[in-house]
Amino acid sequence: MATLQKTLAKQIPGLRDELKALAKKVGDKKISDVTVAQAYGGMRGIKGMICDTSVVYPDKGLIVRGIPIMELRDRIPEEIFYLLCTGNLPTKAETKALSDELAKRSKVPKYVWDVLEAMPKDSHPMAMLDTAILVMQKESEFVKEYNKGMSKPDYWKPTLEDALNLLAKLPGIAAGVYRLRFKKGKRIAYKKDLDWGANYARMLGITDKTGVFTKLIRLYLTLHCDHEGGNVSANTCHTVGSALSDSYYAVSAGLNGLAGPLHGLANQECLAWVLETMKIFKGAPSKEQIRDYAWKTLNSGKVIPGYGHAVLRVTDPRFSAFLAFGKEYMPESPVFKTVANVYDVVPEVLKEHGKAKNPWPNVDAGSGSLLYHFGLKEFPYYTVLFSVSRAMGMLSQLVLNRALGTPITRPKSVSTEWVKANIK
Ligand code: HAX
Repeated sequence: MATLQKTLAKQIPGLRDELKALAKKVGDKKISDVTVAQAYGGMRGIKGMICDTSVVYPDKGLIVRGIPIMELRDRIPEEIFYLLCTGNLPTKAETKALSDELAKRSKVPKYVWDVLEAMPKDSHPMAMLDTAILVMQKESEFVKEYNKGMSKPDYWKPTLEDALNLLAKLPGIAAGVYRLRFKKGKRIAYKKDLDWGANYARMLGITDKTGVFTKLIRLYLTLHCDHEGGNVSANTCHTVGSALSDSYYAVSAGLNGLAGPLHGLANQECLAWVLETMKIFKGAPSKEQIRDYAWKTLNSGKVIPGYGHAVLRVTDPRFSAFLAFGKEYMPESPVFKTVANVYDVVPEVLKEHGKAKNPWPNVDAGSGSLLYHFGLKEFPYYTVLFSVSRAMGMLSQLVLNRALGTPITRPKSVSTEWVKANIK
């Protein structure tokens, strides 16, 4: 892609020099100590990797290349991908060039549909999406160039090609998964004069006379784009990619992690939880009823989906952005109202419960209610929407890691016997 390729080609030598100088100057300084509890506890809080696309602060939430996510709410996904890759927002012309480039690469190979159509009819939409990505691995430009003997400083170039090819096809594949899995009829073709997000909204086939659904999908794609490097999907994608596995392998692997209920699948679980309360209480429950149901959930040993976070210690600004959207466009929707009432009640319940370090909602607590309002009610599909967006973060991280020659990931593990013998 001419513009993005050129911008990166200009930046990368400087980034390499900066990294080399930094490693020389402070390479032997410590950035983290590791306790036994952290080693047993999912490596929580250990600073052990670098990610420059975004940072998550416990008290502020997601900052993409220095810009708080709330300030990026009205940007379209192409602008976000450009920002993730280069650190700068694109001009109008650069944005248009990227939209056009994605449109040019958007055709999904027929064999992808053959494979998806052969899958069991009750496959999870995430299994379908990840299979579709994996089956396209044979298209990898990185593999072709690597097999020709490409030199290391050039690795990022075919990685960017793979990133653009994959990103371009994801809305079509994801919308196709929706229409196939939930029997919505024929697939809808990519329209070359629309942007990437608008295309996704259109290809899902949801009626959108007012354009608000398209606005929601663009917002959804922008808000979920990236969440620094240590979360399950980013970290998995990074680790797989660090073995020089190509972007199809790496992104598919990362998204398999996003498909877990403690990670991206929480948006499906969260709407299911909200709908369950509405079913039990026959309509939008009162705050007292929500409180009772939250306690029932906790007392049965389950988590309240959409609440808590490994890093955040405040309300996730991405949740606030969805809440504001709901208040503007669907304040009377019973499902949305229930989500807003859950927000008034659950943090207090979790504080009283005393286990979760963060009682506040994360990104997954509200997004489903907005999709539901527009008739996108098949909540097992919600993590696919999340995935299309998160692919931008994972792919930009892969491109940068290839550009900087990040080595293969290989932390050291120790055994419980080692801990017993060595830690007094
Ligand atoms: N409901 C009930 N209990 C919770 C809880 C919640 N929402 N959040 C945390 N806890 C519990 C944990 O299960 C843990 O209990 P145990 O000691 O019995 O194991 C305890 O509180 C301490 O956990 P923590 O340190 O606060 O949280 P972690 O960093 O271990 O985990 C999670 C973070 C997001 C996985 C966790 O908060 C959770 O399970 N939340 C619900 C699921 C969810 O919303 N996931 C999506 C997170 C955002 C995301 O990645 N989106 O993709």
